[in-house]
Amino acid sequence: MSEVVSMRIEGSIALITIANPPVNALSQAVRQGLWDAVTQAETNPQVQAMVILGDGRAFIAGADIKEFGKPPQQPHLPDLCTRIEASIKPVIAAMHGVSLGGGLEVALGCHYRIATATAKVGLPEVNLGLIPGAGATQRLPRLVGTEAGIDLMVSGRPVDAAKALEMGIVDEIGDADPRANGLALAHAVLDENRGPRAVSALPAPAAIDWDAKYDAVLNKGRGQISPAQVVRAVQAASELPFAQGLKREREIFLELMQSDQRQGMIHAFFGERAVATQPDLKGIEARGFDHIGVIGGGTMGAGIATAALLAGLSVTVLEMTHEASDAARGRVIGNLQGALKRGKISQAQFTKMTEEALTLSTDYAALAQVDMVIEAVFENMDVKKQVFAKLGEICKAGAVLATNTSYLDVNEIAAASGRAEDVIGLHFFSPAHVMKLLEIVVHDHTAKDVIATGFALGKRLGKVSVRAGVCDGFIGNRILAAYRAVSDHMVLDGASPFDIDRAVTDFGFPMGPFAMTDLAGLDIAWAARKRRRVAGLPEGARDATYADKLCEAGQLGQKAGKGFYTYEAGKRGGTPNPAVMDFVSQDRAEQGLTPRGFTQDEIIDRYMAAMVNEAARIVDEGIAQRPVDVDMVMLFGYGFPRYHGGPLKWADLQGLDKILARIETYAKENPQYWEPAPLLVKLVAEGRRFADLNG
Ligand code: 3H9
Repeated sequence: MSEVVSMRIEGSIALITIANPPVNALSQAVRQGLWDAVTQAETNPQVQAMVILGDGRAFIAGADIKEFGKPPQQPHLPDLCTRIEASIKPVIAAMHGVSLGGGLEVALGCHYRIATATAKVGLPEVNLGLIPGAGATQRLPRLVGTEAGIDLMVSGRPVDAAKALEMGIVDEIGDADPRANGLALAHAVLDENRGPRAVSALPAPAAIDWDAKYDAVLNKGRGQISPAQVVRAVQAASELPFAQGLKREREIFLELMQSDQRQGMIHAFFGERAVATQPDLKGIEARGFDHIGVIGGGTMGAGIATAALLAGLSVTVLEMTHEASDAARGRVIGNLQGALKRGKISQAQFTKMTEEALTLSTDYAALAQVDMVIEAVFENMDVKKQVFAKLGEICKAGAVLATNTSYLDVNEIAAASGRAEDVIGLHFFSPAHVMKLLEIVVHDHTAKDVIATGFALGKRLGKVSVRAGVCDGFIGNRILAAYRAVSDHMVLDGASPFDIDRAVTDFGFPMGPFAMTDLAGLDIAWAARKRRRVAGLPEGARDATYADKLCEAGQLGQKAGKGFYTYEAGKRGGTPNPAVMDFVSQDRAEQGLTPRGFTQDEIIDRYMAAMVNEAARIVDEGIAQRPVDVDMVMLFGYGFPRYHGGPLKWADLQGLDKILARIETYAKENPQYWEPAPLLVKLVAEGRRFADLNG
């Protein structure tokens, strides 16, 4: 037998065990091993039934994603599932941990399925830009019905064992370990003479209005293709004989395998995990952090406190007055009530978090014994320096002192503490208990174990943590500033903010830059513009004043009911505010500009070129460690569509020469803004891609 699949015969039952750590992915060796084991068991006269099970923490987590993009090797997974199903002796899947994707498909190829109570099953292929490609689109709807089958595959979300039993995906929930569960079911099947039972032999799933379902799923996917293709594959299950349906599924699967969306999604899958890899922290232990102090209980501070409480930490929130402290408590409790309502925590956990783990104080002395402090006060250097000077005095030795600043110089803040090595930037995104991104900002003197502590905290809070260096805006906000600037340029030159928002949402973002500004409040960017003007704009920089005029008119965005869009109570989203184009026309006239038309493609070309150019500088300067780090920041903090993989993955897929050529063309109009990033020029000259720098 093979190294990754073993067979042991116990009485009349063959126990076939997969041992391919960490999650029993179906590599070529596993597929071959299973094929050989089933064949041997079938021909062995002693064996009357087989049980397939997984060693370690899962049954099978799916096809081996590392093999994707390489030429497929035999035996192919759909053939293996068909082979198992064709066995003349009953085959039982004994599932535990996760059975995902191809893992569930192997189980659906088996004749009977039993799961432990804690098992989870699902078909997450759409999250990789694919559809299930080893029979699930044909077998699952035969078991659970058309709509339920489509829903499971389109959502990509796993269900627990109880739900799987209710849906009919598994036959039984066993209360023992997978081996004992499998053996018990195998004996029952033999005793009752039930024999093999193929899912493919069940009647074809019922027809629905396929085109309507396809359109609905496509619309919901914001440009993502694979979920809609699930509908077409299930349509084949309904309309074609099983073998032909299987063939159709394979065709769609292989087509999607060739798509850029599949590449983008798989880049995101591995990228999400890769950003945690920090070679210089190998062997460095994080400092402990059971008790966290949060300074400032506004939206951000309350969000951070909520995230920490949800992760089981003790939290002390410091506010300046009793009223502010009460308001902060209200915000944290409100957030936790939301978690309770959605079933994320139990009533007992809620009570423990709010009554035991959370304390509020107006006295700095309350932070003397905490392990880590995260400051989330007003974004002003003088205020932050005062806070850190105070923390330097009162916090215990070894406490980590973190600032949540989103663009200020962390070196300067650190110096004010008198113990710079303990200081780090932890840049959360609002709402901090929901958004997945955490930028870990490392300054010149941050101690290594403090960086390791930042990553450990990120992991504990369930965040995607990305390391960043110190500069104005770090990774994300610096890129945001670049594409906000190019949006202003396009508006001055003739595009409307609404054209730009539409182009950007059609590209796949949940929101365009102007709708986003409405959400954040126009006053934030207004203050930044004023500061920049006082400091003096760089030579040749373009300035736009139309948004100032909106602010002067009190139209500050969603909170004012009006900004770029007009909002009506009770309605989602807004409609374009007619005043905007008047202000834009005034601004153009004052600058002597004659507007011209912009196509959606041109808008996206410029928007993305600005993003890629700035991102290339950020990598070149070492602010981001690798291109993939930039990609994950944009994916998890800024709504960049996952199926494009991130701006630099997208750039690789487009071809860097094409993007550089565009930038060079734009530079003829505005050489200051559009100066090509040296790294981009270098990569094009060397015929390389950003991916080559990911290591
Ligand atoms: C499919 O099945 C297609 C078929 O329909 C048709 C085929 C013809 N392959 O996430 P973790 C690695 S598509 C290879 O940190 P967790 C992962 O990279 C597949 N490697 O742990 C990591 O490696 P490293 C459908 C995989 O406990 C390590 O395992 N299946 C695979 O938080 C630990 O992972 C999926 O989409 C894989 N399939 O979560 C499932 N899965 O240590 C994708 C994991 O070197 N996987 N690795 O960084 C998951 O959702 C989670 O990894 C899982 C474990 C829930 C399994």
